[in-house]
Amino acid sequence: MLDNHFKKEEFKKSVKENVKMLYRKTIEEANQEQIFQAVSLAVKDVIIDNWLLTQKQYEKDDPKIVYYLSMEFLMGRALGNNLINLCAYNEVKEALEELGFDLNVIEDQEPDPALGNGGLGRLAACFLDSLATLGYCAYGCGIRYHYGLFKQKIENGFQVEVPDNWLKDGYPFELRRPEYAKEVKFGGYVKVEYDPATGRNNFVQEGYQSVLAIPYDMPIVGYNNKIVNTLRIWDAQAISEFQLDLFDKGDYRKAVEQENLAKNICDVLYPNDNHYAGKELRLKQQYFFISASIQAAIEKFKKSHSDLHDLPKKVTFQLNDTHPTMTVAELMRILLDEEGMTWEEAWEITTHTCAYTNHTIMAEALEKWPIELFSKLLPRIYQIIEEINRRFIQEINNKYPGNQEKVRKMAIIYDGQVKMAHLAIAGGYSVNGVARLHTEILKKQELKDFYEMYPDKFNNKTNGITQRRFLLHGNPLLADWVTDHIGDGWVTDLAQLSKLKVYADDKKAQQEFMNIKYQNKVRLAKYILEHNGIEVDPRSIFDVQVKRLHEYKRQLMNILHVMYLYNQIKEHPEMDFYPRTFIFGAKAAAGYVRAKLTIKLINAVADVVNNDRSINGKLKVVFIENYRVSNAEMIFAAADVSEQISTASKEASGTGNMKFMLNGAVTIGTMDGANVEIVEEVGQENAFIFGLSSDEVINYENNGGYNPMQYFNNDPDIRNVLMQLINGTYSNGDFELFRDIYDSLLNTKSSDRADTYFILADFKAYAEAQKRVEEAYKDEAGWAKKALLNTACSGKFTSDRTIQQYVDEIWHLDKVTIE
Ligand code: GLS
Repeated sequence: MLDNHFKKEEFKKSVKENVKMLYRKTIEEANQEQIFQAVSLAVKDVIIDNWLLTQKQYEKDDPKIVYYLSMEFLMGRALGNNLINLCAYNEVKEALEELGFDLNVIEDQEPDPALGNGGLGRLAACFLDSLATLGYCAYGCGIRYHYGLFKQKIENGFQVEVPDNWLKDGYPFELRRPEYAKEVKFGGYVKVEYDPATGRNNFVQEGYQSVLAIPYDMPIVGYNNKIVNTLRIWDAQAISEFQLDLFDKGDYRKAVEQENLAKNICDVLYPNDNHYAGKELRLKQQYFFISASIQAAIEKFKKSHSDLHDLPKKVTFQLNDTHPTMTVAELMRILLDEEGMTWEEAWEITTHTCAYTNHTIMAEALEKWPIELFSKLLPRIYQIIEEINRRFIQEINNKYPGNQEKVRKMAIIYDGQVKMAHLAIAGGYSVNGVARLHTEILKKQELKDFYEMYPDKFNNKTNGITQRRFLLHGNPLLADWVTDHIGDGWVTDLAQLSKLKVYADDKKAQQEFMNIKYQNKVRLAKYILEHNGIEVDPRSIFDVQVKRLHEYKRQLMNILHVMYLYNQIKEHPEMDFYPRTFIFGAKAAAGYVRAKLTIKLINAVADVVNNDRSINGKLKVVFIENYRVSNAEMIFAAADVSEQISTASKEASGTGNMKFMLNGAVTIGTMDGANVEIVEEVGQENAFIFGLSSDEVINYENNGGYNPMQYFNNDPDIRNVLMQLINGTYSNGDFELFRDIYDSLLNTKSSDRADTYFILADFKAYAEAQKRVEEAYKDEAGWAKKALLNTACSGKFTSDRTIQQYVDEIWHLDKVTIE
């Protein structure tokens, strides 16, 4: 119905029918939320036809499948994106206008399914979009958290977390599939039974509690190709409720326990990014969705193949970080205990089916589970990991006879802990980093010993983003302009953006490009006025840092620099200064005290600066509440300057950097993560690079750190700014409010190293780079050229390219087209 041959009248009829069926209302009586539901159902109807077609084609072609296993899928809203990928956005917009509705307003009714924290979860979502668009058979496998990442409210400048009950009105783009439910077992003990018939021991888990995993499927619509893949997220249900007959009715206590287990598992997403919390419930979540996903995958494989030895030819399990590493052991368990294979057979299959992506070098993100916890919750899985470890240590000993140091550093179980990254590396055929620099650091530093042992497993896959969401949907003005100039091939082949380079010096093109930027800034200014009550001037430089709040990302350096600028303007009112709006957006993990205090500091500085009439609005600071995928799309479109200022070596890749670039923002940043490759594409002269290199940072770290005090003592500007943290300037005279931040930079009172993230070391270089930004912006034509070239050179950073590299070098999938 939608498709290219979209029939408007039919669609309108279907929306009216849905309103009637769902709400017993006429379209005039329905509210916007109800219209959203009705429209979504009409769209889902079309999608389901294609979903069925896709399934038929897959059955016919029997292509190799990738299962992208991830604790997080940060999908963002589906309605607009589905319409875009069905090529029906404009038609539906018109149809709704004729019914008296505004599609933008309807889209705003949709909750953001926030089943992820940040980059890692959003990357998974971009990958699903690209896989469907490129015609590869892929399943996303994850968890149906009842509460996604918390909603952020700012009260008195502080972050307050509010539960995100995204399912409360029902989510129209999901399909419950109870017929594919799987049982997942926890606890109990393992009974070993000798089987004289086979001469082998059988391992049987007994005395366990189980939970039923119920899949909910969400369609992943490919762009203009009729392909619809599946994101399968698992929900937990008590087994007693589901199948009374299977359950020992007499055991009341067990019934209640199983009931509780089921209730808790899918409650919430842990709100940590780049940080491991080590909670038992998290471990349960991991095994829950992995066991269900792997069972389902094996069952599916067996339906159309007779020999499980062929599994690696037909299936890859891609582990999105270490969170799904349980896959290695669960697959072994199924092959050994349920399929009766020998260890060697099972290991051969497993190690050719699993592949691991590392997303961070932050030490605090490394998952290490205490043995007691692990073995109690997953006794059979633990047994299998013990055996994997025993054999792995043998392998290390064979390769490095007598080298205990190697065993200590590489063992999977050591020091009372199960090290998930080691298991993922030993149990898979591929280990990849997510940007060139990151992969090199893995090879040379973090995973050096593993690289030495298995050099062929290591490879790089630089991240990417989908242009369908972050340009076509998020920035329609620029998308149209690009299409007017080079045609619409870029939608599925982003490299074509390079054709825009010929317009870099074209005055008319420059003006049009900057006029679009201006209109997007007006759109964002309106949002800021509505949400923050702050008036910002769209002619000022929009300087934006939006991402999770983390010390290594150095939002603190940004706001300290704002404080420094403010001091400058106050001291030299006559100084030439181009008006600037500093825009922040960031959620902090609920338990990350210093990150939350940084949010307070940003808001405190905003309060003082925005209300100081003496500076004539030259400086504005805005903290956008509840940064998420839906407002991100608007923010990227409106940015002039993209802040990518992590301590070099710490940001594995970054993907926001790519979204800004695509939308014509110019990067100010360190040589970290994918920034390195961004600069390589766009040229040094079209970015503002500063600060310590990753080698320098790593060097300091390996040699006991550095002394930030020298900067405090020798640089009055830095000293001034730091003193303002503890003299009440931004805290109504309260000397203590920001003392922790002050201490973190200077004081060795705490056990941490002072200024762990080299803020003072980089501060002056950053300020100097910001000065260059200002000078460059004053040159209108020069800036327009830079901005335009950023868009024109961003082709490499499409997730289509990333996925094609995964396919060519790791997954080896077959391309499918719908006949
Ligand atoms: C992350 C990294 O911190 C990002 O640099 C990276 O872009 C992203 C996707 O690869 O993964 N790792 C993580 O734990 N959270 C992330 O966003």
